[in-house]
Formats: sequence, structure tokens, C-alpha cells
Amino acid sequence: MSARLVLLGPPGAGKGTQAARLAERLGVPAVSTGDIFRANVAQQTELGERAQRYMEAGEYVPDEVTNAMVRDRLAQADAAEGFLLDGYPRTADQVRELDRMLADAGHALDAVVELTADTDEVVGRLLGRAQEQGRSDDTEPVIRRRLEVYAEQTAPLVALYRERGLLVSVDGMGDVPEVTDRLVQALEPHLA
Ligand code: B4P
Repeated sequence: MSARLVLLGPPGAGKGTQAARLAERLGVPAVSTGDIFRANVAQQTELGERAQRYMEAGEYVPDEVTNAMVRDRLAQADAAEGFLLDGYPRTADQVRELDRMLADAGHALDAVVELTADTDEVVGRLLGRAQEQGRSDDTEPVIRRRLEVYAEQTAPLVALYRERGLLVSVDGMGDVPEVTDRLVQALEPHLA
């Protein structure tokens, strides 16, 4: 299936979790900027070194670094027929860059999914993950900062994509398979 999708939502809403499941159902690659950054940090690449201090502080990695990385990723052959972007775009500058990438390729987005969840729930999920995986940005002060950065920089993109007629809002509360089913159902009318 050809699908070009964006998944937005606060940290802990289930983006990474659902992106993997949804991408498999749709037969497109999930492109997670967070995962790509973490892999680069683990491999101690130059990109990882640039990203690490921002991630550990709960701040966004600078747009020029993130945009260049996504441009390279979307140029790979497996993304030619579609992709599910998990965690990108997150800023107005990243929206403009994604618009340019799509225009250069003669494509358009099919939908932008906003995954919603209560603040108490997302904090609880991330603290739970901290115990299981020990991610360095899952401490309570950093989680609070990530939520603030989301509210300041990414939440406004929801209105922008709503104005463009692309927004699909999906409730991310409930168990994982239930949310996946909700996503698939909500996206059906938007996919050919
Ligand atoms: P991300 O990796 O995108 O991290 P995230 O927003 O916390 O979401 P994630 O996908 O990991 O968590 P999920 O909600 O699935 O970004 C990390 C950092 O990378 C950013 O802070 C930033 O520094 C940098 N970065 C990434 N993209 C960037 C960009 N575009 N520009 C600049 N910087 C960027 O899951 C959270 C937990 O909830 C998991 O433990 C999961 O198991 C659990 N969970 C999920 N669904 C659940 C459910 N339904 N019920 C119960 N638990 C659930």
C-alpha cells in the first residue's frame, strides 16, 4: 500500500509503540527520529554525539541536524512507496522542510495522526519504561521538560495540519492492540 503518514503526540502517547504496529499492517517503513538518534548515540557516531546532550536534557535536537537526517532516510529505496513518520515533524521549521521534501518528490501526505493521552497517563508510562529500559531521558524532571517542549513547539502543528484538512485525532488511552485497531479504523477513509 502507498501511504505517507505522520504520527504526532506527546511523549508517552504511544507513538513509537503504535508506529511499529501500524507500519507493519500498512506495509510501509516506520521512520522514528528518536530511534535513529538513539542508534547513533549507541554507535557513537558524529550524529549521535551532536544529538545526545539535547536528548538527555529533554530538548529537541536542532532542526538542521534532524532535517538532514530525515532527508537522507526518506531518500532510501524502502521509503519510495510510502512511510510512517514517527516523531517528525516536531517544529514549524521541520514542517517546512518536510513540505519541501514531499514537493521535490512530487508527493503529498495522506494524513497526520494525532495520538492523544492524559498527562498523568503519559508520565506513568514513561516512568514505567524507565524501570524496564533505563532510557536516560525517562527521569521525571526530563519527562516534564519534554512535555513542556511538546506543548510549546509541537502542539501548534496540530492546528496547522487541521487547517490543511489532514488531521486525524485518535485516542491513545487503553491497551496497545485496542489503540492499533482504533488507528487502523480512523485511517481507512484516508488511504486508497
Ligand atoms: P522519541 O523517541 O520520539 O520519544 P517519545 O516522544 O518519548 O515517544 P516514544 O515513541 O518513545 O514513546 P511511546 O509514546 O511510544 O524522542 C526522544 C527524543 O529524541 C526527543 O525528546 C528529542 O530529544 C529527540 N527527537 C526525536 N525526534 C525529534 C525531532 N523531530 N526533532 C528534534 N528532536 C527529536 O511509549 C512510551 C511508553 O509507553 C513505552 O514504555 C510504551 O511501552 C508505553 N506504552 C505505549 N502505549 C501504551 C499503552 N497503550 N498502554 C500502556 N503503555 C503504553
